[in-house]
Amino acid sequence: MTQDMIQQENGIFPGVCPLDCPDTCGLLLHKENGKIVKVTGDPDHPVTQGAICNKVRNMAHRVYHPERVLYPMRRVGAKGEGAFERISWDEAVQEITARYKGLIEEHGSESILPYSFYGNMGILSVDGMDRRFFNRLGASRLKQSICNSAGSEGWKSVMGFNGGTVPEVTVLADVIIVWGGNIVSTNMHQVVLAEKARKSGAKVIVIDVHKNQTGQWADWFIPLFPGTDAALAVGIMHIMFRDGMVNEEFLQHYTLGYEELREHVRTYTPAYVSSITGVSAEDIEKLAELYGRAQVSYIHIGNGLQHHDNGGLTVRSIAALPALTGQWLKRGGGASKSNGGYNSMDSDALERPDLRPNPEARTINMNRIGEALAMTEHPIKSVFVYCSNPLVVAPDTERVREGFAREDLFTVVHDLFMTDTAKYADIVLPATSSFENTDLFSSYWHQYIQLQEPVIPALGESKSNVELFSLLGRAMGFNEPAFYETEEEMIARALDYPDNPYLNGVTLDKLKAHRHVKLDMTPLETYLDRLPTPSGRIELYSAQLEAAGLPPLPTYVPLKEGYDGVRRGRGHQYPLMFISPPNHNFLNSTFANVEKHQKLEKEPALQIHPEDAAERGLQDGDMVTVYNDRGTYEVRAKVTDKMLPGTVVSQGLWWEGEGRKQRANALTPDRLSDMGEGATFFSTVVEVRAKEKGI
Ligand SMILES: Nc1nc2c(c(=O)[nH]1)N[C@H]1C(S)=C(S)[C@@H](COP(=O)(O)OP(=O)(O)OC[C@H]3O[C@@H](n4cnc5c(=O)[nH]c(N)nc54)[C@H](O)[C@@H]3O)O[C@H]1N2
Ligand SMILES: Nc1nc2c(c(=O)[nH]1)N[C@H]1C(S)=C(S)[C@@H](COP(=O)(O)OP(=O)(O)OC[C@H]3O[C@@H](n4cnc5c(=O)[nH]c(N)nc54)[C@H](O)[C@@H]3O)O[C@H]1N2
Ligand code: SF4
Ligand SMILES: [Mo]
Repeated sequence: MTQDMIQQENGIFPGVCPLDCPDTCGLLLHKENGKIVKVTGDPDHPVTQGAICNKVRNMAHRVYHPERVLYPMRRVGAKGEGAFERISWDEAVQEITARYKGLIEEHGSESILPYSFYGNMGILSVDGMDRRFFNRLGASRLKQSICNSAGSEGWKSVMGFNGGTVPEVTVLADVIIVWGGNIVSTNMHQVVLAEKARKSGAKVIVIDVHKNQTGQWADWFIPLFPGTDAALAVGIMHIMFRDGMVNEEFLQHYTLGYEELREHVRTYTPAYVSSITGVSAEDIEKLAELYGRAQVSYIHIGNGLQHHDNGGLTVRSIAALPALTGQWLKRGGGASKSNGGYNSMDSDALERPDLRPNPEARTINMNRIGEALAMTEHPIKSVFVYCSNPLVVAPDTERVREGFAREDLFTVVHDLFMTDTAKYADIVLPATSSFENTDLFSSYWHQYIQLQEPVIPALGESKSNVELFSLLGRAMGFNEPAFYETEEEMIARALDYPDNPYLNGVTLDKLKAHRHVKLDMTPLETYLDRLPTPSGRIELYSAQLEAAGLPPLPTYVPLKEGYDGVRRGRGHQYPLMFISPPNHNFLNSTFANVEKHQKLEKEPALQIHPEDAAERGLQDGDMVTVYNDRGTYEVRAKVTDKMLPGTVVSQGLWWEGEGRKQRANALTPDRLSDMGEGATFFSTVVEVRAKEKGI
């Protein structure tokens, strides 16, 4: 089949969306004269059913974009300037391996750091041959906690593993709460399912800090102050216990600590919770009533609300809610944060930690890359960036930029484009798009595993991550068979994993024959009897958290930088909370360089409340400078009452503009969250002034 698809000039071929998006849509790639001319949804995909987003409908444009990097390059100008000369692959490999050997000799292998995330969700690309290479090299490890670690740990502290309500059954819910997620933009097929539920009478409630695209679609939108969701969740529990909405039998049988919880929530009265969250006591009562008395309720926990200092405890507090009414026993009831736990594969066979000569090697947190690059003791001397664009996506970008500007840092970037980060590289290597190679895909939302086989040949001299890291491994003299394995051999290993019963029966042959292969979901029937928490129960009380110095029960802990500062208020140096979530037409910073997508988003903008704008003499459409001690961000003001006064919002991760400081992360902190060492992008305060008046 593989060679077939590449060789056929015309036809429609199966594909998978490789982007870091929960939907992991099945695609159809339409070829004419050897090129992909159109991308549509695969109507046979059981969950995504032929619908795809506008971003990926335009994917062919990105694949054949004139600015795609097509051959290896060496920097000739200053770091950041973007001046490069073409070199051959031989020269590139020679230079990288010579530099690595020198660095290992002089500074040790941990002076080399890989920096990667999920720019391509292909398992072989980002959790496969790359890991083998850096493990065998003995490089520093990277803690990949930029996305969902706080929430993931928060969820696991209640339920034990990353698995919740599966998508298809959510059509049965009669109350759906979308909490801190912008699913119209970020999980469109959950919207389709919620619409179905709505047709049968379900109410959709959205809880967010601004009336985003999803808030506008909801039946009821509840705005609140950033970082206060845990107080709201515990406030709902207060009312549910007070008014006898809880299912005592379920609590007794399946949970740990419900009596302690009952006592603990007494102080979270509607008046108190209202004073924290900005939600009226009346609305808190109404919300608790709707949620607590629903027959079947489902909570979609988004990623946005956990990008805070208290992100772990926030998700923990919300994740505890469904247990109170025993929703876990109802079809369609419950909650989900990430469902990635259902499809875990044999990561040791893929990543080969056993190849590592230094099992005790240090770990660098990716959220603190700026600080890490400034370390003078055991300094990082080389960074290898792939599937990520840290100069745009990592917090506190100015420090990140300073790090990458270091003259003595040897930087390699493998990407499809000359990103802001690539401009700081010594060597830039061309990456294939996912339609040019074989890879394996799973979703962190639905339960179908998919295979991508190459549909077009690699463009220019580009290489996939698997090819690149096996090439570099062999050039380093690593002779282990691991560096010679084919993609298919790697896939077979990944899937051969009896430790995960859900993976039972998913094989390479089946994937080749059927395109989408469903996990074996029979273990879900006994899910509650086998929860992998320390007690085997839903842990409303967690002794493990207590031992770690965290509150053992669902609890609101104020942000370190944020709302409390705002409330103390006027006169505070930085009185506004700054929220910078993703936008509709980019995928993190991917597509931010593609004109079609830029045009749809127009330009970076700051949503500011009329009261806050008036106080600063700002009009709708003014260019403003948003600033704090970390940096500045220059955007156009959009005056709107979509959030409560005191919060400003800017959607989208833009690359640096011509003469315009337009990276939101110039303002965000690299502090780590309460759990999971996660990112705290949204726990930040700023001030805004008209640009002209600026210093
Ligand atoms: N179109 C598009 N789709 C995407 C992405 C993209 O960039 N663009 N990115 C992908 C990735 S990597 C991820 S992780 C997901 C993220 O997608 P989501 O899970 O939807 O999360 P975010 O969009 O980060 O944030 C969602 C909402 O959280 C809100 N928020 C911020 N702070 C708080 C708070 O304290 N409380 C509450 N209740 N809400 C708060 C934000 O205002 C935002 O509207 O989307 C994926 N899909
Ligand atoms: N302020 C703020 N910052 C945020 C967020 C936020 O909401 N607000 N969201 C955070 C979140 S949730 C996430 S997940 C991160 C995402 O951060 P990143 O994972 O860095 O995401 P992208 O910006 O999409 O960058 C991915 C890069 O991978 C490249 N790429 C794609 N396919 C391949 C491939 O096969 N091989 C190689 N070598 N490269 C490839 C793409 O061209 C692109 O440049 O950003 C975080 N940053
Ligand atoms: S970005 Fe998400 S919604 Fe769009 S095609 Fe990819 S998986 Fe589907
Ligand atoms: Mo993410």
